[in-house]
Amino acid sequence: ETILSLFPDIDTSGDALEGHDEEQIRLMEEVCIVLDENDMPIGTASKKLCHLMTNIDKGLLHRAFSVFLFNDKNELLLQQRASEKITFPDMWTNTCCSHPLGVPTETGSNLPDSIMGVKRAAQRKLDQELGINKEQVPLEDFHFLTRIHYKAPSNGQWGEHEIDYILFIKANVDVHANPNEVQATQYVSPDALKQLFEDPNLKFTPWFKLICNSMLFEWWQHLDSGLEKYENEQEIRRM
Ligand code: DMA
Ligand code: MN
Repeated sequence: ETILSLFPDIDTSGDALEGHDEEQIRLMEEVCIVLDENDMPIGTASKKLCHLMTNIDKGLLHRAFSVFLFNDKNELLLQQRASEKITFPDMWTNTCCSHPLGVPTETGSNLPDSIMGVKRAAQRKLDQELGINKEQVPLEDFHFLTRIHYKAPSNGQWGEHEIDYILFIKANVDVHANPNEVQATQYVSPDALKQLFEDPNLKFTPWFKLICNSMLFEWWQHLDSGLEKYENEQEIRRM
């Protein structure tokens, strides 16, 4: 694997997954796209290797996406992550997040191609996590806004270090949540979301908080008019 020549002392911690859910352990074998700081693919590595904090501390960075899905009342669909999730279990977050896979249809080394890749990955994961049929979320209805480069520890040995593609979509969908991924869902208005942040019993993922504290509410205001001016940002936002 090429990643071993770039990161010769990469940590493959045999015991890191012990005690976790079998299906989530299996998903740690997915192949993620390893990036340089400019979002250029430089190799691939397993989801497990990409999320070990020891590797992140050596600079290992991968590609991800975050979907924000709104219904026709402009309410945002939130999910609460399942307890089975190995990273950030039980936290509330945006509609759906994951990683494009290191396969030709989901990769891409220039912005138009990588955007198409993450849209395909988004369609795949909206189905796998939330049971949303792909006909209800056509590729051409996703809007790419910008990319966010951030790092965040989770629990124990795990964390995130990603360039995250932000995708908006307006669609009325039928949700059939996969309980291995998602334990609850809820549609919120901007005010209802701000209310949730006041509840000390709820925990939110670090990337969702970053996006909420920076651009989310401004983008949300422009859902029905003027969103174009926020779309297709070329610059990577470092957070
Ligand atoms: C990873 O999300 C992507 C971001 C933007 C944090 P995730 O942990 O939900 O990925 P997966 O659903 O593939 O486990
Ligand atoms: Mn990740």
